[in-house]
Amino acid sequence: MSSCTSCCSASSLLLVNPPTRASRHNIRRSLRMSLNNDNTNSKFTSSSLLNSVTKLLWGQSLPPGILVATVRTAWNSTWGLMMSQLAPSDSSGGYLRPASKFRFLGTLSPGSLHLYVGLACPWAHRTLIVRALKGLEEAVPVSVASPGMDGSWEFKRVGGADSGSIVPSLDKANGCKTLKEVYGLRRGGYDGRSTVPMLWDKGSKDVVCNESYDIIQLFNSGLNSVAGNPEMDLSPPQLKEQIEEWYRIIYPNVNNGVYRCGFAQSQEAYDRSVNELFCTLDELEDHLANSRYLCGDQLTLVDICLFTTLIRFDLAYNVLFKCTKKKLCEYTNLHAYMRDIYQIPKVAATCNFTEIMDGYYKVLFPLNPGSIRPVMPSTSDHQILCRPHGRESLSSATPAMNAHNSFQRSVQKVSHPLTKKRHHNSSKGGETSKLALRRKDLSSGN
Ligand SMILES: N[C@@H](CCC(=O)N[C@@H](CS)C(=O)NCC(=O)O)C(=O)O
Repeated sequence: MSSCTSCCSASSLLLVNPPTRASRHNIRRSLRMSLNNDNTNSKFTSSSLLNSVTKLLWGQSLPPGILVATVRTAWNSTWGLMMSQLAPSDSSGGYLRPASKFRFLGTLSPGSLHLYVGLACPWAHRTLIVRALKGLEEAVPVSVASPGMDGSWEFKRVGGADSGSIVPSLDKANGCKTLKEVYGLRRGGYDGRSTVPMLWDKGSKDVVCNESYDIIQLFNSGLNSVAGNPEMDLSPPQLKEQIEEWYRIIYPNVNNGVYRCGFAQSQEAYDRSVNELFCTLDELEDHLANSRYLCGDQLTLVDICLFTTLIRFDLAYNVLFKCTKKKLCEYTNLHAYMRDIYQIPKVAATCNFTEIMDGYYKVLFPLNPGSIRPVMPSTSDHQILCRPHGRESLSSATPAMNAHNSFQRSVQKVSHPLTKKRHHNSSKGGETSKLALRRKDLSSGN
């Protein structure tokens, strides 16, 4: 893509001032020299090439005014083309996320499931957390894809380290090189977007589902016969309605809201999205002052959905998606809530911050053409995320009702490095959650 931008700029320059016969010869010689000089770093090769061309044509570097105007025109039209094809939008430039193609219809064979994820992806991250909490690691093996330079998912790396967290792998179910190949193995083939998360049935060789919300519901209650922790219910009947109600607020304004900010194609669309995002975060900050989790004392699926966006906020969305009004660490309650969930045994191991940063800054080319990855914010450091969150005092549930207590019981056997560091305070009598809280639905379609 970067070479395409360079070509556009070069051709516009040549149209403005066509080269003479002598200079054509020099250009050819210079092109040969440039290409011979450094084939290993195409970005530098193409920029030194452009430099040589402009120096030959004008005898010096281009005046900044002409340079900026030319590149701006070329870049704006290339950016517009790229965004309109890669990030569909409505007539006002607002991002429209394409619907998932494979929704779960309710029949499957628990013995032959395989999960495909990518570690940068917040939607895939949800499925990894619920899989871990429900003890489905053996029943549902996982293959971890890495983002390729064109934004598609590839299986290329094994190993790597990020303080004990999950790392990219090869394709353990089908031995494919790319996720697109895996999708293509299904009967009838497939020509659409090859997204993660994707749940695959090894028996029928077909995609079961590629919608994260369906997958986490299935993991929570549809695979208890093979789950290591079947008694945990992250969507108990008495909370289902509240969970859905929260999700109708969280999804458009926060989960997809950050993408609506980042992929907005007009100032108006960006202003609307960023306003809705931060109004919702403010509301959540108020709500979480008196409620340990969104639905009260019990962790539920909607907390997991919120968590995977919050944990990426200061690392990626604040900078790359222009969610700049505040950093997440400026929200006292939201940050403590995020740390509370991070410290639940097995959750930290699903967070790979290096992969998250690489996945956003190095791969989302239209938003970061230079691919320079900023330094990791210190507030996202593992040690800081392990600091006491002090939210135990908000819990008022009896032990039997509290999902957190069942985590404590179920993870006694698991020896994860973070399990030892976990802050074990259990206090009672905090204020009961205030679900009657004023809740305005800020959703705006997508
Ligand atoms: N609605 C889907 C969204 C999944 C999604 O957009 N995944 C992205 C990664 S964050 C992806 O795989 N994109 C690749 C592509 O669009 O080709 C879900 O919740 O599962």
